[in-house]
Amino acid sequence: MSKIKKLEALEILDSRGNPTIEVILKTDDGIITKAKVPSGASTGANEALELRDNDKKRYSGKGVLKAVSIVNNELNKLLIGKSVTDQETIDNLMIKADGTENKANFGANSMLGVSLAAARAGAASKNLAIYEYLNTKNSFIIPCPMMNIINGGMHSDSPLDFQEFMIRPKGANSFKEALRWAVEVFHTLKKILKDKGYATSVGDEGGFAPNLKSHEEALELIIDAIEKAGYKPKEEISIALDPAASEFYDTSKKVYFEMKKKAAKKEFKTKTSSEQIKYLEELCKKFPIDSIEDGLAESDWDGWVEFTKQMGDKIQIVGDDLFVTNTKFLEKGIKLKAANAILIKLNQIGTVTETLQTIHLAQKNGFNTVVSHRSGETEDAFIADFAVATHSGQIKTGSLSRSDRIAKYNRLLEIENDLGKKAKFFKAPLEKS
Ligand code: 2PG
Ligand code: MG
Repeated sequence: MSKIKKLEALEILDSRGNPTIEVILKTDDGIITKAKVPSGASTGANEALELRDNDKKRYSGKGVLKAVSIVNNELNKLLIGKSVTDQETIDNLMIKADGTENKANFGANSMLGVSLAAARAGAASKNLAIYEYLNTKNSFIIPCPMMNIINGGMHSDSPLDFQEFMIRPKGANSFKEALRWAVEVFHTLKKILKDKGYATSVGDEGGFAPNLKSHEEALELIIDAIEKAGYKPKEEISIALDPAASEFYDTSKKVYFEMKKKAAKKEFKTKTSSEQIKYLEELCKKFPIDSIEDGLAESDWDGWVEFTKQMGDKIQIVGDDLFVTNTKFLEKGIKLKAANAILIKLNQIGTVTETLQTIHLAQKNGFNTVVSHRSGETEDAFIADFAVATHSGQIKTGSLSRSDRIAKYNRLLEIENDLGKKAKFFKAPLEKS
């Protein structure tokens, strides 16, 4: 039985050039594993705490030396001698020792680094890949990707309020084919933007960030790119949105701003919750959109319930900021029928064990699950294995450029290749019928 001999952490950088934490785990029988932790920009108010130094002299306060020290000292002492295959024990010991509801003492970043490195060590001790080790069934589903090819909101300087315009190559027969289709659309979109005189530089998740006039224009350009690349919008490639609406919602006035970045110092136009719902419905009528994540703000629960009542039988309605991968909020959402799917981000909750609990709760209640990256990523591709292991069926991990995003796609190609005929590409109809 492999046991933890040493935990060590260091401060490394994420894809935005901000510090994050890497954890190295060594066992008594010579296994060495590593894990790198991602970081969000449009974070939900109820996410577990990401511990930063707030020392303005280093990295504008974003350093993570406190988190590094917690791994090297408190967590190292706590976990020495524990069996690496005992994931629940390891995670629960950390949760108990931290003692807070939102990991405020140790930080979800230090705890997740340890949790991920432990899962990797557990898999290594059994000579398994993560997608096999954490898999509780005897089947392997390769997730259908959602690729964010136009970046707005908090992830780029584009004036668009909506954060993510994604394509879903759901008509493909394998992950390999889905990836190729999406890449062809991505390069076609680049040419279309260039021909129209728009910038083709990219945002935080590797999607284009042009100076577009409206969400509708972004959607029209994407449809044009799908068709010019030779695919059928809707049947072969559909569209998914993540407006990340908490970012343009005024919680006291209960209104949604329009073109928030562009309006800057001018008067904002606003929408009420029901106007926002109507707007989303109109977009779904005009364009082949079959999934909307955070179309409403995290505090607008009534809006979520109303939107799900009206659209939940037609499209996938995904809670990200609303649920923050936390069973407590997911339970509320299930009870209120506030969505029909959940975005899964390990660092929103902070351990592998709790993330698995959230996924199981969702799946047991007929909610779809979408395993997701963060906008600040590293080359760590854990989520690719994790999406397969948990039969999530869907993954969202950015655009078709930049190695921090491509690392996950490349890992899924490897997994599909390793599995051969045992690999099944997610085929269930993604839209609700
Ligand atoms: C989201 C994510 C990932 P961030 O809102 O879904 O795309 O963004 O990591 O900035 O929260
Ligand atoms: Mg989101």
